[in-house]
Amino acid sequence: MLPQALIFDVDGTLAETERDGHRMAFNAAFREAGLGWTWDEALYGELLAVAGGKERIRAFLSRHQPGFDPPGGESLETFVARLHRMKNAHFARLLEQGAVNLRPGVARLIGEARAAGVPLAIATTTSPENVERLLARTLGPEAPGWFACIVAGDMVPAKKPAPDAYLRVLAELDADPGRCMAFEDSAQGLKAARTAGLPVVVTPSHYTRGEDFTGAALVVSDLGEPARPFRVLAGDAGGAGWVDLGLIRRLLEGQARAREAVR
Ligand code: XBP
Ligand code: MG
Repeated sequence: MLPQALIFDVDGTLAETERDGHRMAFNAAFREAGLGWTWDEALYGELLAVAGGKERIRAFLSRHQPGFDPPGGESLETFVARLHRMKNAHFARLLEQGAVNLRPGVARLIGEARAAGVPLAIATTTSPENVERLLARTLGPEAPGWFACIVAGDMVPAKKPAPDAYLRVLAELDADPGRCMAFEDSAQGLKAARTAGLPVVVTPSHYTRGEDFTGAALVVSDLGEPARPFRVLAGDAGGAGWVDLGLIRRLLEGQARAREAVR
């Protein structure tokens, strides 16, 4: 039986966007705005616990710049929104420059799902513009249209680890969560998808390695390619070396059996 849908997180899962794009873009925006702030790798790793770029800037201000007042009497909300727009313009430029590439196996699995008629969807904390630009730049200009639904952070009341983005995708697709597979790179994303009732394949990314992925159906280094198999980090891949529709079907069947066993 084919899965009802494959639902992908974006940042860290489709590509190493945090490492190769967002952090640099935040720093470029701070320079452009004449602010003397730099988010180094360690600080960014800490700030990533706050989902959402605008929320992350606010968390940084309250934790690391407590006395900060926006310039020219601007409200904090307007200032943060303006800085975040600047950051996204830098992120778009980095994408155009080809600084961000898809992780192994992503394009292959998306292609296999399309060929088999399995619906694709996105549940992300970033903005629709960032998603569309990333998909278009890495998979081709038509790629955003391959996704039956793209639910982004500001479209739902609460960002991950809340399940809202996944619940909205499931409602839009009228899909049974137990028959879909979600793809995530972080413990926060895993929690969001599990709370929505979805089985999850986790491919840890640069900033999320070492997080606790208890509850994942499978944790692998990446989605793998025939010429470059994944490493299994937790769970049973049944000897497979890459995530394809056959492995997803076996994982979904295993999860369904596990649910039956506890009934
Ligand atoms: C991603 C995020 C986002 C990105 C930046 O989380 O938290 O905030 O870091 O994007 P996830 P924006 O992978 O769980 O969706 O600046 O557009 O928010
Ligand atoms: Mg992510």
